[in-house]
Amino acid sequence: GNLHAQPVKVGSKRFTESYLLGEIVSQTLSAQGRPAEHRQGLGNTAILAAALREGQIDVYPEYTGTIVRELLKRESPADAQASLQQINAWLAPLGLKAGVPLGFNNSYALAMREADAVRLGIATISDLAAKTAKDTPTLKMGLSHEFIARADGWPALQRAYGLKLSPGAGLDHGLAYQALAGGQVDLIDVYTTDAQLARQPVRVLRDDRGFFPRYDAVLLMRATLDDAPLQALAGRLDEARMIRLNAAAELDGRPFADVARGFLGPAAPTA
Ligand code: PBE
Repeated sequence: GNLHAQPVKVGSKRFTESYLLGEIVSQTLSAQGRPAEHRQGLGNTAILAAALREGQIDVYPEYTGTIVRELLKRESPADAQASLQQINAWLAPLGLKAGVPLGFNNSYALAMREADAVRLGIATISDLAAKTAKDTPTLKMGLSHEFIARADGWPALQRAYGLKLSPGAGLDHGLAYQALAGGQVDLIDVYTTDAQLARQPVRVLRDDRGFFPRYDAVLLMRATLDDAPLQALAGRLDEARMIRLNAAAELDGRPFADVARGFLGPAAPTA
């Protein structure tokens, strides 16, 4: 049995949803009699992927588009539609696998204050490219550090749409909405399951050229990890439900472990 097994080491990135999913994974393992520990908020995608490859963690919540573009560096548009089976064929030589699709997509998007979007007539990223080339209202960008640097982030987006804007210094995603509301910045990158999106009049610009891949939430793990105890999580979350969990943690200030326990229900352990 697993009595003497090492605890499974679960990682998470440094944003609300990742902390929550890391808790959900570690509590699920514990409830199935598989001891687990959650190493919370280790860093950005590159750090989590390295920790996984080196065995500092065994599993963490990740997104299909992030795996394809940022970890595997596959840039073709067709690869953005890759099935989990195809993704796993690419991951196998790295000793990794992806599984347990949770049931929701959490994409990057660009967003601005609704009032600015109305005034400038901007609904799509193409509109943004056209307006900022022609009328040149200086929109100040507040992009997150990771988005500025990522393969599926700013440089490629800028090229895809011919955007003339400069990315600025970069900020922590956790501070972006406050900076937007306060007028320190005019344009931010968002995650489409951010609870903050519903809290202030913000317009998410339509990705009319289909630049962003799908970012379906999955668990990325070492190929040797037995994921049977985690299969019960497959399909358990949709976008609306994930947004509500994010809101409970981020807007209501409830501890991640409590929100995860509430989601998993009475079968989950209380310790
Ligand atoms: N996401 C969307 C990114 C950040 C924004 C959740 C897919 C990621 O963590 O890879």
